Amino acid sequence: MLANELAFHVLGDERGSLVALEGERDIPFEIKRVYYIYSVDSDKPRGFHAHRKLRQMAFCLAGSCTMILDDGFSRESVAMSKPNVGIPIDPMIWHEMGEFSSDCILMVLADDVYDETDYIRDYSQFLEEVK
Ligand code: T46
Repeated sequence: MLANELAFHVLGDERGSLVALEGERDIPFEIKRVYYIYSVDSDKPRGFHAHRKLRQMAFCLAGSCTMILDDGFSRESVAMSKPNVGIPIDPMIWHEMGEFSSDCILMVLADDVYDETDYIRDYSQFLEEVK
């Protein structure tokens, strides 16, 4: 099972919903970076890389999209549309995101700052390093 979805408690009342995420508590790492992707075309998939060391957790805060996770041996596609559900993207997991709805907002929490040398952007290279 590659897509280990984590559902977080929703604090809701008559005013609406609230989800609180604490690093090293709800999220199993210290959160050093947050980024989000929005205004994306459904026919422009993204990702197509793995990280050597970076740990991440992705949340679809609005709309919907799909995330493909691939460990070099098997591949799973997970539908994302629930703002309180996180999908861990562990190191050495090739991932591809697509089928974005026009209102999709994909937020990602990461345990380190941006470092292009941590990316493997070539699938053959990924398979070589993972096996
Ligand atoms: C990932 C998936 C889920 C930065 O300068 N700083 C950053 O923190 C990030 C995330 C990106 N960038 C630059 C690098 C590129 O020039 O923004 C540009 C777009 O990044 P990229 O093509 O890597 O975007 P995605 O959507 O393919 O991948 C992103 C993250 O980069 C990646 O770490 O795991 O989302």
